[in-house]
Amino acid sequence: MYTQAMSVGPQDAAAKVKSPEDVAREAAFEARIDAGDFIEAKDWMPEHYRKTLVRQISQHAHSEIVGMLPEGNWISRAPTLKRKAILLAKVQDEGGHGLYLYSAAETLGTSRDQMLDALHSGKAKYSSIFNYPTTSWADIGVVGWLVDGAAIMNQVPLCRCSYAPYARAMIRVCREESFHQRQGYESLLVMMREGNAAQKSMVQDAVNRWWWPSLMMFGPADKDSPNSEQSIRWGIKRITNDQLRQKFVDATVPQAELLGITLPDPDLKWNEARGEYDFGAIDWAEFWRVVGGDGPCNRERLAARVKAWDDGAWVREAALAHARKQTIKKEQAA
Ligand code: BYC
Repeated sequence: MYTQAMSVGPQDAAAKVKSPEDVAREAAFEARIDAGDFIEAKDWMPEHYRKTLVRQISQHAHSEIVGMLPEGNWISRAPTLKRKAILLAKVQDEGGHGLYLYSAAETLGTSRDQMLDALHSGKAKYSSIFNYPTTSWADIGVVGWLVDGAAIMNQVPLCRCSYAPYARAMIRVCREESFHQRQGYESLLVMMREGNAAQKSMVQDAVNRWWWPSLMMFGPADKDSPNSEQSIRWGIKRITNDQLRQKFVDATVPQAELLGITLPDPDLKWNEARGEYDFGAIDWAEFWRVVGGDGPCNRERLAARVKAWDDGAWVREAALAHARKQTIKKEQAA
């Protein structure tokens, strides 16, 4: 059936022309952003601002949930009870971060089911880093040190994101990420200071595999980042991908020296004139391959999430049935 609402053409073109009210609203919104105001869920916002936030926050939430998988893989094989308890707490925290972030994204009018559908159908992105395998116990320490370290570097500025519900979620997430980074680094220090030669070389091997993918977490170079300019202008992102990557390298090199490991980059050296480290070229072809779905573990990660969702169907149905029963009881009592 062809209805008025489905028609395309001049009507749609007309719909795209902004009304004087919209122009005024947009100007008022931009003025609030320029003044450093925070935007709340019920405030008016341009459609593109809303879409950008839903994209970024939902990708972030998916990353937290998929990020539980590579580490969850080692819970049953942690070397001591203490390490197992720490790892369990960390993986649970990641689950919690995912939930705060889905809630923040829902305030923008997109349902959790829509976001999860996008993840399960392979349409939504999540961080490239979680498509790499964790093949030894040292990987768990290195993920804490480098991956959570990169995450904090990226996420601390997000505590000042112009969209207040996201900023508020990030404050709590960052506190927990800081514990995650420290536990990873501490476990590596123990291996490097008290471990045998095989354990030390296990740490070096893990660093060799995770260093470059950790640098890729910050996203494409600024010149190739289609979203950065607008997101910076709107205060969604406060610092660019390249600036954050540089800050991460500068903070991490001294930590690597203290550990006594070598970072796998022959071009890494202190640049006196610029007051920061120079580092080698990132393999962007690898980055885009992994983002495009063809990394070492993309299929495995997605299959694990889809299976968990399908296996949990009965729990969701039971919870709904219980909620319905409670509502009926309340209605009958009223
Ligand atoms: N992986 O224009 P750009 C964690 C995509 S979780 C995959 O620069 P934007 C943790 C990007 O989405 C870590 N895709 O984009 C959890 C865009 O594609 P679309 C996750 C990437 O949004 C458990 C395209 O490339 N952190 O910390 O301005 C355990 C062009 O990029 C990646 C967050 O999500 C990537 N690495 O900037 C431990 C933080 N990079 O969407 C740790 C919040 C880029 O246009 N997100 N892409 O199709 C952000 O800060 C920004 O979204 C990004 C990208 C800096 C990641």
